[in-house]
This record gives sequence, C-alpha cells and structure tokens, in this order.
Amino acid sequence: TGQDKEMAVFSVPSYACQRRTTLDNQNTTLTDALSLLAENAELSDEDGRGVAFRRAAAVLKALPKPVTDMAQLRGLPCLGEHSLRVIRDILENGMSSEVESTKQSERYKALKVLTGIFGVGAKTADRWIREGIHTLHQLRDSGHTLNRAQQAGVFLHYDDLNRPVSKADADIIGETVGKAVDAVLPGAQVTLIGGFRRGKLTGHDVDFLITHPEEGREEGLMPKVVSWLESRGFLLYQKTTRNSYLECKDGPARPPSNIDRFERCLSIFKLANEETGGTTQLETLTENGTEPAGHRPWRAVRVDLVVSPVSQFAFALLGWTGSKLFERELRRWAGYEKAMSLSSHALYDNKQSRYLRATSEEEIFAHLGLEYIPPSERNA
Ligand code: DCP
Ligand code: MG
Repeated sequence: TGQDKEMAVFSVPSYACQRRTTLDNQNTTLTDALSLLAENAELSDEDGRGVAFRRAAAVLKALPKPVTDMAQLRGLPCLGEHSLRVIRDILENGMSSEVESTKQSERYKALKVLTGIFGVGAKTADRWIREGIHTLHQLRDSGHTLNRAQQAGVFLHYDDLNRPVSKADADIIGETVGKAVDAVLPGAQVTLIGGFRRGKLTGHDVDFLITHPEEGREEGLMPKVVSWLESRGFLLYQKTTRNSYLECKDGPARPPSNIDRFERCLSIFKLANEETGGTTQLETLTENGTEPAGHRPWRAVRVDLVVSPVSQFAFALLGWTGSKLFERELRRWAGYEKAMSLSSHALYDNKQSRYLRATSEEEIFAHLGLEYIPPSERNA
C-alpha cells in the first residue's frame, strides 16, 4: 500500500550472530523496556522468558531507524506475542504498564538492591526476599553469615561497585595488569575483552584475557600475577578459580584435554583517583562502614582476569568479548545449524567427530559458516 512505501521496512536475519549490531541503537526506549522485563525474568529464575525478551530487544537494536508503526515489524524474527504487546503499548501510549508496574514493584526493587551486592546472585537474593529482607540495612540486621565476597560487596564497596567504570579507568587498570604480567612472565600478552572491546564507554567491570605465545608458558601464571598485584596493594579482594566457564549450562559437549589450565580471577581493584594530592582524607566512615567516596583518593573496581593457553586464545577471545546474547546465539547457531559445539575453549564438529583449530576469530566465524562480525558490531 501507499502507506507502507513511506514507512521503512526492515529485514533482519534470525540469529544475532548473523547481524551487525553497533552501539548506535535507534530504539532505546523500546529496548530498555524489553531489557528490564528480561532482567526481571532472569532474576526470577525464568531464563526462558528472559532470553525471549533479550532476543526481541536485540532485533530492535539491529534496526537502522526508530520503529514508529507496528506494521514495520511484520516478518521480523524473535518478536513473540508478549514482546509485541509491550512494543505496541509504548508506541500507542508512550509507556508499557507492565514495565512501569515491574519497575515499581517491591520485589524488583529488592532484587536490584540485593543483586547489586558483589557475590550475590538471583538465587540468594530470592531466598532473602522470601525472608522479608529487602534492603541492605535489613540484611545487615538479619544476622545472616555472609561470605567474603558478599562482605566486601555489602559493607565495603557497595556504592563503588554499582557505579559504572569508564574506559579511562579501564585503560589505567590495563596498564597495571600489563606491568604485573610483564614482571612475572615477560612476553605474555594482555588483551582487553568484554564490553570495552566492543567499544562501550562504560561497564560494570573490566575484563582481561592473558596468554603467552609459547604454549604451556602460561601455566601457573595467575597466582604469580595476583601476588604481584596484591603485594603492591592493588587488590581489595580476589578469588582465583579454575574452569569456572565449563560449569555454566551452555558449556561444550566435551572439553579438550588441556582444559585444566584455564584460570580465572574475580577481583576488586583499588584504583587511585586522577587528582590525588590536595584533599585531606577524613577519618569519618559512612553508616555502612564505608569510607565516603568523596573523601578518599581511590575507588573500588571489579576486574575479571582470564588466562588461556595460546592454542585456545581465539576461542577465549571470541567467548569473552560478548555480548552475552551474541555468545548465546553463536552457540545456538553452531549447535542447531552446524551440528558443532562452541565454547570459549574449542569448536567441536559433531559430524566429523573432531576439533576444528583456529588461531583467529575470523577463522572461527569461517568454520561456522558465518560472515565475520567485528567486536564493535557484536553489541546485540
Ligand atoms: N562471559 C560468558 N560466560 C561467563 C562469563 C562471561 O560468556 N560465565 C562472557 C560474555 C560477556 C563477557 O564474557 O560478554 C564479559 O562478561 P561481563 O559480564 O563483564 O559482560 P560485558 O563486559 O559484556 O558487560 P559489562 O559492560 O556490564 O561489564
Ligand atoms: Mg565486563
């Protein structure tokens, strides 16, 4: 019809890993609304609903223009009945009553506060809410025994860890990590991964991938890096684990044999403020027992370190660059469309019953029969 001609008609492939999604989102009102419902579902242990909302939001993020009319969405993938209802409400009434009531609900507010604590996930938060704990004060007065991460999260660094980290902060931390790695294993390489590699200007943490060009030299590297950082006062908290990635549900069918070398360190960095001199430090503490942010010359920042053997580097790089939905879609594409299992360690071809090697992300996309998508276009 004549009306359709004036309206932009969109066409989008079904898997997010087939699309170029930049940070230039033309539909933020709609995607914010769907992301909030996704977050609420995920926090309520409804992962299926969460993914459905995330996929719908990702389709809208890939559109070159703002959506103004429901007719423009005809034929687009991943837009279920529920997501379409939310979009229609916003286009017609300027808001979705479901989104607004979720945002206002005591449960959602409490989930946000409690999962804002370092080391507290949806399950723990849900258990506390069922006990009537909705705020940090109620948690503190409840007499619950908190683990080391949670104590750091509640009492020491709650505000800092819930403030976005800037790219400038990420770069300063990158220099420090670079120095540490260089000191304990010359020749080892540090790469910025996660959201900052995708070009984001802020993040909830800073992620780094460490490797060495000679296979095996990276073994035992993490504890040395951590001691170097710790002895110089850069760490407020750290917990080093092995293979945590493999324990997640979407892990690969089978890991390669040298898998146990994969190490990860979840840490909290002490980042010095730019302008240190001048202000005198006050001795007063806030009610939480936290030093007020304005009166101390540093802030706490979450930093995630991962060590990978060079043979797995391309897979680790691809797997840790994100976005989370892009990663999920890559694995879904590999499994459903190619009968392959992709992890951040390897790619296994189920038909050929063998691992496919790769030394670059480009090669992995090629193995998967996908056009190469650079990090800045993986913001699904
Ligand atoms: N990742 C993953 N599985 C995990 C942990 C991480 O697939 N168990 C991947 C997907 C993420 C990337 O690693 O994109 C980094 O994780 P973050 O949670 O730090 O996510 P981002 O860096 O993308 O976002 P933010 O800016 O909030 O830090
Ligand atoms: Mg990150």
